[in-house]
Amino acid sequence: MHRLRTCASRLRPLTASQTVQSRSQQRPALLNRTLQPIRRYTAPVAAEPFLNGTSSNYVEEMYLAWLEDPKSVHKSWDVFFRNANAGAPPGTAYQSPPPLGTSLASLTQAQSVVGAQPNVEKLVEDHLAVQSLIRAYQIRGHHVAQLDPLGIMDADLDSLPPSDIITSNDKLDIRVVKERLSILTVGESDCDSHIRDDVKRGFYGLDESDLDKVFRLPTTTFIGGEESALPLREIIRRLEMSYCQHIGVEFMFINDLDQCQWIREKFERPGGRTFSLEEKRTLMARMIRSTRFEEFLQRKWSSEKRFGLEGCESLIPALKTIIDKSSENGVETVIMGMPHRGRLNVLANVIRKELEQIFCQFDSKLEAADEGSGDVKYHLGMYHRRINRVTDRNITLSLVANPSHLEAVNPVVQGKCKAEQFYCGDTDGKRVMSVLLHGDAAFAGQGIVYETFHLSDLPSYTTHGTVHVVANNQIGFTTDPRESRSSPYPTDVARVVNAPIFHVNADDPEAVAYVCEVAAEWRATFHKDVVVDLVCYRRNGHNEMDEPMFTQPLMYKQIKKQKGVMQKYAEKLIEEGSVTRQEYEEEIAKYDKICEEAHARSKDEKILHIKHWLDSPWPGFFTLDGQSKSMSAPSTGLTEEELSHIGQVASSVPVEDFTIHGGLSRVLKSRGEMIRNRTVDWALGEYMAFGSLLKEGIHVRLSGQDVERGTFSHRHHVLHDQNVDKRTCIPMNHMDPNQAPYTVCNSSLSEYGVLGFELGFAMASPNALVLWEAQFGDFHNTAQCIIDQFICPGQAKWVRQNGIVLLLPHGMEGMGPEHSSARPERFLQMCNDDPDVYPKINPEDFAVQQLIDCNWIVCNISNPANLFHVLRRQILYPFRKPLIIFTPKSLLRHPEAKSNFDDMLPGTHFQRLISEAGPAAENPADVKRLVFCTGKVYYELNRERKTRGMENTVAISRIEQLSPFPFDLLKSETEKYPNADIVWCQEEHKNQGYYDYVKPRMRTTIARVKPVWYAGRGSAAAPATGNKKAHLLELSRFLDTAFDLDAFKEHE
Ligand SMILES: Cc1ncc(C[n+]2csc(CCOP(=O)(O)OP(=O)(O)O)c2C)c(N)n1
Ligand SMILES: [Mg+2]
Repeated sequence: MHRLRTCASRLRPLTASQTVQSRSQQRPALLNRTLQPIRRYTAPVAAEPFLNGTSSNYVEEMYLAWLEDPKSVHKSWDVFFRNANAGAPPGTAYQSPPPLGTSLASLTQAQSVVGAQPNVEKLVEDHLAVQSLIRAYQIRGHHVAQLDPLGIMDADLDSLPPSDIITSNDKLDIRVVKERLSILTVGESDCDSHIRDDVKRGFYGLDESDLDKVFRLPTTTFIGGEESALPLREIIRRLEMSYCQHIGVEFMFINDLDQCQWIREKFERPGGRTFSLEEKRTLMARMIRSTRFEEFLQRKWSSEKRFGLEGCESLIPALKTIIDKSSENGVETVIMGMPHRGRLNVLANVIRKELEQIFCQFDSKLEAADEGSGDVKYHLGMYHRRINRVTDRNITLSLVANPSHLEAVNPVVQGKCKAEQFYCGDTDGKRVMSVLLHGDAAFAGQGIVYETFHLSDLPSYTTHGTVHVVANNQIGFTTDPRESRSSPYPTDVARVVNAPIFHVNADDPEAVAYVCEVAAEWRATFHKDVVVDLVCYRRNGHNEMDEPMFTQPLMYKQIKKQKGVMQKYAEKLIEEGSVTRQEYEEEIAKYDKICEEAHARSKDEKILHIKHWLDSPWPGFFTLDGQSKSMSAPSTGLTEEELSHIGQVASSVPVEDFTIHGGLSRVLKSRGEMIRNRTVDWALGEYMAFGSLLKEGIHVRLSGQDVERGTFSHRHHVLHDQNVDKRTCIPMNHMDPNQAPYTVCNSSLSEYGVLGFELGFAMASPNALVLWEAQFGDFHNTAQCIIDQFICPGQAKWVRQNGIVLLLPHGMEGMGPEHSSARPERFLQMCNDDPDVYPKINPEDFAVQQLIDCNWIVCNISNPANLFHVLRRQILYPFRKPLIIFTPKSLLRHPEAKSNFDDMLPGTHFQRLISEAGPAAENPADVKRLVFCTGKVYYELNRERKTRGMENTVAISRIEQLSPFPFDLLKSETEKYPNADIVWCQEEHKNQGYYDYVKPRMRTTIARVKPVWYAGRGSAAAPATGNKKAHLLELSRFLDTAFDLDAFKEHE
């Protein structure tokens, strides 16, 4: 009642004649209809006997319809609304209506609606019941749609149809409907009371006699087409056609009326989508390609794994439809990511990779021509630009290389897509889009799917809608869906972002093509994610060598009987006369010939070129005028003026009338002072690097949790006006009119998703510095898969370079086991340099050659100037390598951890190793100990040495670039101090940190003539103690060891 009151009180009295319009004209207008507060309906409706809470929707419908055309509602409503609008007192607006008049003439069986003496209360209830029934189909129709081609599984894992839908598995048979309705007529004693109650509740009091009554349709359905009312029987039939055939539409959770209306319109329109002859033939030709490709591979390489598509051949026409439709809507580039299943088929028939290139991957005798280990054929990526034959427009398709780790490629695809949109100025995703393919088990099981969905609507991460396609073969390796997910559908994860989900029986190619068209249109219209769930089966085992009968005997008995979808569709087309058998056979022969010819050509291939499988070529980056670029190390220094200018930007607010926080004013003031003193702290060092690159036209993107301010409140790259909500300013974007844009973005609380995304972003172009910062370094391990599978071996596996930078706050500062260690040992353990071989050193280019050969660069940097250089170096070299930097926490504000402009001027460069520069270096022969360290512990060692007055006897050198290991610099440093013993000192525990990496390399460098002693914490399971006192005690103990010149005597 309350709802009714509120709803009614929102209605505004209009004269009915003001709003006369035909029903068909008003539909689009209604799409945008919302009740405006100014609409006021003045009658005190509570007093009307037939009004109650549940009828409010219906009354609202009636009122709106009356406003638009008073003749379209029953006379009784017309009288009621007129009286009410005229201000009739409570309880008097309603008058018993006259018998049905001409106003309902369009209702074919009008008399039966209410009879000669209609009971308005019953009338309202029946209409409400019908509305609820329509709504039930819209919400739950998909539960009874015939989705499984095998007819044995329930796609939603539930064999019971919803009780509020009149249907059965043999839907559309009106006798069944009748049967179900007739239950209602069963006497009280004939069935259990709970069943009877259920049924009554389910059908809202409708009974068989209502089937031929005509009901007005609410504006939330399109099943009427031009009709505004239909008999119940026809309503049910049309709902069945819309929601319970081969397409199951899940969308009613979407909390946007326009979007729901859009989908209803697409699926409820009477008659549905009819395919032209040409469209049917194209569909058939695509089914033939998809099917015969797998058959060809099977014939030629019957003992090879290929993760074939058999059972889900419709995937190919599905993808092609999405691409055609998107191309029609203006999309020029499609970035795709997919797992193993059907990958070769997608490469051949969607991306159109040359077949011979695919076939020669099966030839085990061919040698690889390129660097690296290469990868198996169902992991490699691909890039291809071609004409879309349907739209006659250019389209670039790229399939991103991916590891075995299912779904890991999702955020990478999104990042690459975002970058491509960014570089071509496609701010709303009209030209570049992403398509992600999934397996049913992986889509439901892998958390990265959820993390990626959560990026989909964030301003700095959105790709403006992704079309997801699930090859739902209702099995994951050997595991039945009932054991692999708890959600009804594998696609339920998509509901969190209000993405509509179109389930479709993959054995119905036209239904598949239709939902794919709608999905592409949805993306083009709303720029939001959408899911196509291709419910199919897997004809073979997980791969072609697997025996599925071990574990799924009944399913596979059925599969063996199952006719292939290509054959079924061809027979349908032949039967209906759309193609002749001869045409069908010719089409098959044509494609078989293409395969055979390509196979013959593939035999001419002598070597495998992994570079033919690049997903992101960087044209012009590696060569200059066709020649390889010079690999010499460029100077990374900057002029005094540049440094001052960037420093000024970093210490000021570049816009007028902008009030920043008082604390921040002090930060900017102190930055100004530093700049005047020609010094920089960590934040300014970073600022100088970013600012200078931006001025040189290099895009910089820094992403991660709370990076805008910086976890440690040191960065402040985004200023917030203290007086105006959401007014912000990024000074770095106010440096120069010709600068590249700076993107700094706080991310969602995801490491796996966001790091993957940034990796993808960095993949798109080499001319950008893309950085991901972890809140604390230890959190990187939730993104371990991206690190292990993409960043570390990416170039080796996929010949693809990537210059992403990981900033990982690290340091033992008494904060306990969490937040202390970025796990340097893990990164170092994965470096590809040999600990036991002293490399050949050409002083000219050793440093750069090492970088070219390494798989990634690992640094622990101890001063801002070196940070500045390493970030600039990252971009100025004509190649790209991932860079891992363990960044400081307390050093951010450490008075000694500052650098002078002099260390950043032209001619200066990144120091891989910072040699001892104090008194010890002046009289090296007197030095008794040479301590090597890295990172923050240097400052602790330095202070301790001073306290002990050992500046002449102990030299301390910092290794800033741990990997590739600076063999050459370490050698000269050790040779400089011939009388010194050598100690590696670290603040991390012995089994952690750098020790295991540096020790063998140091030993190799000194040809094992001396031991390399260890000063640091003992081995431990946790990265740090939680007890501050224990922490300090450990520190003083290892410092004791480092400076006790007799500490290792007894071990000698
Ligand atoms: C993250 C991850 N865990 C486990 C596996 C091993 N694995 C390979 S395929 C597969 C089943 C995948 O099932 P589904 O996603 O339904 O794809 P389908 O093979 O059925 O097409 C599993 C568990 C993997 N590749 N990746
Ligand atoms: Mg599966």
